Amino acid sequence: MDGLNTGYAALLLEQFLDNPTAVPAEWRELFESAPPELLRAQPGLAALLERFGNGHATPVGVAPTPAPAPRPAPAREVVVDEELVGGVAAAMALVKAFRMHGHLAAHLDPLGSEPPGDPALEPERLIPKLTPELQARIPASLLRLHVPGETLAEALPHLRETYCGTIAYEIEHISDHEERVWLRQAIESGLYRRPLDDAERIALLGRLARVEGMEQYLRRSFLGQKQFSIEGVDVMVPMLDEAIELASAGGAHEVVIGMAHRGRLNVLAHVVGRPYEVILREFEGERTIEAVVSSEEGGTGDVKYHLGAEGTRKTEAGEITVTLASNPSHLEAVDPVVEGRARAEQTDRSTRDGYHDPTVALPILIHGDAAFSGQGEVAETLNLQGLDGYSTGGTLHLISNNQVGFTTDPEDARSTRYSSDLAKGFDVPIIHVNADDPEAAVAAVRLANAYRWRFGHDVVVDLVGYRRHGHNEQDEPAYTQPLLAAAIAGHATVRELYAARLVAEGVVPEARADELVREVQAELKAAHEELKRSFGIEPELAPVEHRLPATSGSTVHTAVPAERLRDLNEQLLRVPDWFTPHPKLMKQLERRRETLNDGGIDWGQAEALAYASLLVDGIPIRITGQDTERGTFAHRHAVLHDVNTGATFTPMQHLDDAVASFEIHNSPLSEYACVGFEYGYSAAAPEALVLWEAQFGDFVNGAQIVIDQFISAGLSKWGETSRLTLLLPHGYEGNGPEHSSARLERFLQLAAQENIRIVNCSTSAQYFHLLRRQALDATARPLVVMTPKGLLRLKQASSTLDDLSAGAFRPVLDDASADRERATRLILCSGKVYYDIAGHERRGEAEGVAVARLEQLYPFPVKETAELLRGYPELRELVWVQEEPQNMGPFRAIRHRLEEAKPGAVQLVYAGRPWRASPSEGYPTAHLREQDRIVHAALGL
Ligand SMILES: Cc1ncc(C[n+]2csc(CCOP(=O)(O)OP(=O)(O)O)c2C)c(N)n1
Repeated sequence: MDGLNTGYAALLLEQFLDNPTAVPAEWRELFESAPPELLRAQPGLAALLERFGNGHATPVGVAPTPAPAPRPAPAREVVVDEELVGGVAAAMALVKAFRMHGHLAAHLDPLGSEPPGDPALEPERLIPKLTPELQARIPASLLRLHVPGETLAEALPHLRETYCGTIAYEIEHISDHEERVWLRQAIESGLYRRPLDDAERIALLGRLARVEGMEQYLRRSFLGQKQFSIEGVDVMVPMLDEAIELASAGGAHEVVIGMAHRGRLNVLAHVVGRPYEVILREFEGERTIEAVVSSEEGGTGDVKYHLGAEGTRKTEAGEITVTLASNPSHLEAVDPVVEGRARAEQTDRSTRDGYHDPTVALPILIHGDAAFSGQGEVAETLNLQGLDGYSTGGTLHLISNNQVGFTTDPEDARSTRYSSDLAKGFDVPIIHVNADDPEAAVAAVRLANAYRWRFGHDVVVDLVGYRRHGHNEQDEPAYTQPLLAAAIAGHATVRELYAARLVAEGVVPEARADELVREVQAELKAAHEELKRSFGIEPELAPVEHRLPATSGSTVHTAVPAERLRDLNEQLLRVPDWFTPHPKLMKQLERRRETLNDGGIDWGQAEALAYASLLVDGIPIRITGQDTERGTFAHRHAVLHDVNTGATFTPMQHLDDAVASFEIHNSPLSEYACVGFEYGYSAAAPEALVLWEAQFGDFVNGAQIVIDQFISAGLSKWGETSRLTLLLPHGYEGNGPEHSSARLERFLQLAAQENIRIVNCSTSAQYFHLLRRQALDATARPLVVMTPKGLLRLKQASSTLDDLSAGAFRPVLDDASADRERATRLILCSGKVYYDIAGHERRGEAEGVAVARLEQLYPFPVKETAELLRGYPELRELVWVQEEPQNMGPFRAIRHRLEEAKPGAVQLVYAGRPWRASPSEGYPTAHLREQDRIVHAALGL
């Protein structure tokens, strides 16, 4: 054993265990001849070498050593070349360094800034020094490399070119061994960097000419108008071309893209296929009133670089739909929306649980470098990728990295080296690529695509380019980034660089390369002139009526025959033989049998019956939220858990006659991304009832951007709406300022032109009819429901089977027990406070007082409220009562409606919390006192 280096043998053994063919044949023979248990431990290795090693053949690649002098048997000695053994260890470290840190020496910046490099990448600085001579003696096969070369010396240039060229990789942080090995092999084998043939290269040049030509034409023709030029990351368009082509080849029928302003017009034209004429018309629209394109819905429209579009593209594998999601200025807000859209496309809602096939659609998110690292939404969205209820089989993220955010340099914008670093925490591989190497950029997409198909995870391509002009066309970049601006001004465009390369390589004649640019300019000019000619002859557009169509809620039949409800109720209580539910819970649920006869159908049961009845009507349902399977207040229990095995069973997915899917998922602890996701899903699945439930309504403001920009304004801006239903627990029960209010006032402030529906209903039957109406109404609109907490099980708020099998949702509930002829004071309130008033111990003392409920707050039920008031001829006071402070809750939003509805002589009185900075008291006793004061004031006691 003395002369034999056990460390070297151990290294070979490790390789052998990983891949038997990776070690020289002699060693393989040796290892294969040993009992397996010996191979697994160091002492075993020593024993093995003891038994077989002495005198064993010298490993391949080790320089022959002089024959050892004869020694007395049995011990014989193998002399090992220490320098070589050390060299192999250093070489392994070097390979590891290239894989881990090669990106630090890569040439990623088109503007030529020097990469920082890393000492671990320099063979001469390793110990022992990997001199050229030593490199030549180290067999590449020992290093588990996939680049060409027999020795390290031969492999090293390839290694450098692979990891430190114009593409660089960060993959070693990935925790899954199989993924790492696959990626290393894919990267080093160069499989995805196969050289393009001449025709492909000319086509690529043609695309770049088109991208550049369009930007230049728009800038010249519409001086100073914002176009958020793509120039500097032009290659994004051919990259998207490639991604779409590959998605189609993989069987996808849709690609859903989300992106911000930068390069969007170019993507619209060249990737989605919006005709030049339409884009030019929008530019003209900014200065020519006749050209203004009015929204069909009568909305107020949006700037041209926010509009979504859908196109059909021809690919080798057939046609594919390309959708660019509409989005607001709020950077990254569209990310989860795109994910939701893609998920909806990937889901077969004719199956009971919504069969999910991620091959059907590919989501692509294009991010700015400043936004990717700055906006928390990115992290929330990345966190969705591996979750059952949210996965889309992997998203292709493309960072359009122009190395500046508006006027802010990266040093001021992030604490990490790369914009993409956040993604590392999500086990996502990152491919950096220099935007001036179009072939490398396309290869990056190929690798990203292959990885997605193989592993179904997200992947990031960080496209490092620059921004040729200011943030927009009105900005002067030299005021804030003078050096950068000067460097860019002297830098040829990617089209020029690529054309020069192809001309130099004889792929395309110079004249043809120039012609490509002229062709696109001519095409744009012709489209523009044609458009201008049309202005004179087009009839003038009628003035736009800025009113969206009314909701049609009243026409929907929401009652369900009693027998059917009984049947569904029974089916919801069924569990299979193999399943043992929690006995206490089952007992509780089984009470749902008695309520059908005796009354007491609570919120949970009414909701379950609404869903079940919709499923058999063919309406798919998706409901998500934090702890939604059980329900925050333990009122739902839609998913049961086997007490012995932990297995789950969802009765709603096992209804006999259901012809649509029921998807239910506990969500991650996010509001912004989760509401965005459901908005996207619901917009792409208009036939489905999609619900998102807040843990407490108070937390919904974490998703305020989605509410303001998509849910409320989407219809007016983009003609986009949905049936998305927000269930927001709301009500003052003494649980403090963050467990009381779903900020009803915010929704009321956002409500106009019948864009959304807002309801605060007070009985389980009302909730039942409301849910059914929301699903069945021909006019889709988002619905915001203030849902109860205490009322979930309150006897007075429960309903009977008759309530569900007859009637409909009523926007106003009158006081059934009122003495109409004598009532002089009408209390009008909404939601839970009704029970505080109606059930108050001194209610009986308040003579001549009636208590009615406003169940739908928006659209305001004008007719029904007028009817209500007409029913009280002696009225002197109309008291609006709310639990919320006066600056919150409904009062400020509906006051004018109440003023309009009441006769002039009737006085409008407010009873509620006074103006407050915080929604509620922090102490239960303070709450009780205030609640009591409000009720007394309301009753006039
Ligand atoms: C949430 C949000 N905050 C601020 C802005 C204002 N804004 C518009 S573009 C921009 C810079 C974006 O930089 P980057 O993400 O690198 O994209 P680029 O414009 O450079 O392509 C900012 C701050 C915004 N649109 N959205």
